[in-house]
Amino acid sequence: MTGDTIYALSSGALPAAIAIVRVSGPAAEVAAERLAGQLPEPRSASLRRLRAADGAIIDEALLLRFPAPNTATGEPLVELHLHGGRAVVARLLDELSTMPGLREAEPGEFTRRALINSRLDLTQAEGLADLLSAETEWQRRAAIESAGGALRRQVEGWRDRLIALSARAEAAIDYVGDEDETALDEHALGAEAAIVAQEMRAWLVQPAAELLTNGVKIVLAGPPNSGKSSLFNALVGAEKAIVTSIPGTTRDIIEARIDFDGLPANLLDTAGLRASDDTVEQIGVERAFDALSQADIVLWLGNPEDAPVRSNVILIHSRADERVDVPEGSIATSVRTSTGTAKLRSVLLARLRALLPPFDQAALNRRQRHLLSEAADALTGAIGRDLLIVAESLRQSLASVDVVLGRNSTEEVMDALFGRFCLGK
Ligand SMILES: Nc1nc2c(ncn2[C@@H]2O[C@H](COP(=O)(O)OP(=O)(O)OP(=O)(O)O)[C@@H](O)[C@H]2O)c(=O)[nH]1
Ligand SMILES: [Mg+2]
Repeated sequence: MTGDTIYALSSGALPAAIAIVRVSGPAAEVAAERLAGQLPEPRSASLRRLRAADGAIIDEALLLRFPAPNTATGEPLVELHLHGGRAVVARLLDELSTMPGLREAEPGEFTRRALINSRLDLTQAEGLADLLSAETEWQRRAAIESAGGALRRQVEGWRDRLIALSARAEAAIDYVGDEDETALDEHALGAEAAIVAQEMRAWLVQPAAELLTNGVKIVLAGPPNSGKSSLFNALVGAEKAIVTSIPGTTRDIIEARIDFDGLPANLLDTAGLRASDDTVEQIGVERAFDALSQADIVLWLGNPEDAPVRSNVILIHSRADERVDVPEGSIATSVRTSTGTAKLRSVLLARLRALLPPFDQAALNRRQRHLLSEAADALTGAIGRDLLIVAESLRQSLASVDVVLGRNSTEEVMDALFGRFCLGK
């Protein structure tokens, strides 16, 4: 257990109806006793008058205490449910700061302690961070899978098998038997390691978690005046981008997050593509090409024959109220008559569904993918090699898997993750 006892406001912005302050660490219960006198039974809420050291009343609050180790942090934990006024909370935090061994928590520090005390693993902590930042229904459902340990169970399953294989490899090395038997071991171990590697690779080719956290990138592109900004505004449902009849109106990339039936997307409006002598417009066109190269989906509003040659292009015949001949394979839209926007939405929805990781399956983020591909590579390298190499490959693979789970992870990884949390989590 860490020496310091930490405290922070764990509920949202003040003022609010109630504010929850959490205190975690060895001195949590002593601190609560100083404030409230005799403490209630564990896990049962009780109303208490909180007093400062000089006897002055701070507030009337609900007090809950959770004895270690079955708490959110794995340490003794106290929750104070106060009236959510700024001055009330400030006064209480001030009082806590004067108590010996207590200090204000850093962002994510409660969760960090949960990790140190094995209340959760790193994949769950990452899921928790995603859950707190989830804005759409799919993000929430995927995050709750990870936070609940779906990925942890999968990775721990691989870890257990690698440990068993490792043990067999070490035993076979120690036992200098006849050559045929050793060859048999090598073959069997290599084959089983290959199965684990294959399963890992099957996960590695699944859609990345970043698509969920950042949203699928949908880029509107085409020549000037084709109606990109108008369609952008129609899809966003707000007059966000400037629309005029002057070709070359849009210069900067304009970005909006949209929630398509719970599916997260980022819609980007771009400058019309054309050669121009205007320096500002040239920069805008460069940015448009940049955005195009990073798009998960392109909505192309130009002539079909000029469309970028990519599989992710949806052809749009815009301003359809003015232009009658709809090319085959294009979706006709008009913001004036609202034609085609419903159709476009349903086509986009289907594309998003196909691109995004299924919400009932935990998806891998960049960190996890990198480590698991290292783990799989190590195993693949073991196939058909002699026992010493097989044993070493298994060790390497295990080391990578351990880092996925947050066993032996570096301070750097931890800082990067817990920096994402808000204070009090
Ligand atoms: N009739 C009709 N006019 C449209 C439609 N969509 C856009 N317009 C008009 O077309 C002109 C250009 O529209 P924008 O949305 O600014 O076109 P853009 O592609 O963003 O143009 P740039 O930013 O210059 O590249 C404006 O005058 C719009 O009112 C449409 O569906 N029907
Ligand atoms: Mg525009």
